[in-house]
Formats: sequence, C-alpha cells, structure tokens
Amino acid sequence: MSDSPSIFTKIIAREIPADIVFESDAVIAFRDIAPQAPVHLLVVPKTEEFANVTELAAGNPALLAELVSVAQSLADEYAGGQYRLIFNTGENAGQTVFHVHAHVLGGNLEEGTLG
Ligand code: DGP
Repeated sequence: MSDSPSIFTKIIAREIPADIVFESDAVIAFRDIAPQAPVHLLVVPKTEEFANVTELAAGNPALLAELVSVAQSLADEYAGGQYRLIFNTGENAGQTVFHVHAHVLGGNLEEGTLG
C-alpha cells in the first residue's frame, strides 16, 4: 500500500521539486500539484512513520497539533484565515499518498462541496 520513501519524503529531501511555502524542523508545506481550490496547500509532517491522521493522533498528538497550527497560519497568510482542512483517510476516501498530510483549501469555496 505505501512506498518508502514517499513522494513527500522526496520533496522534503529536495529530490523532486515543489513550491514550498513553509518549513520547520518537523513540518513542511507546499502547493498541491493538482489544485482543487484557488488556494490548495499540503501540510506534511517530515516523518513518514504515520500513514494517516488517525495514526498521527495516536502516535504523536503534539505533531498533529503543530500541523493544525501551521495550517491556520498558512490560511491566514494565503486565504484570509478561512479554509477547509481535509485529511483523506483510506483508498476509498481518495487517499493516494500514505504519508499523512492535511489539505488546506481556501479562496471562494462553494457552499456544500467537499472540495
Ligand atoms: P491524497 O489524495 O489525500 O493522498 O492527496 C495527495 C495529494 O498530493 C494530491 O492532491 C496530489 C498531491 N501530489 C501528489 N504528488 C505530488 C507531487 O509530486 N508534488 C505536489 N506538489 N503534490 C503532489
């Protein structure tokens, strides 16, 4: 199900390019390659040990809290502070990269859509 290193680990290592908008010791954020909204960022822990948000919450809740905090800061900067925070969890929910990541979607989103 998951490849290692993940595509996001390769972005962190600068092995493949990305439009990086934030980086700290534990978290990186970059623009999604296939944006679903005017603002579409991915916020990703640098460790790839957690496949999804449930594993992250159980294994390192402080890191999950940092992810949410980074998402809010980026939404403040790029989307006027209003945004959707989405964690696709499982193949049937559309998850394709099994290295936990938050989608930050912002900018004139339509009411009632899932993004
Ligand atoms: P998900 O479906 O929740 O697993 O989201 C994975 C997202 O990752 C998807 O929206 C597209 C994005 N993505 C996949 N490969 C790359 C890449 O190489 N660069 C960037 N910037 N985004 C990628």
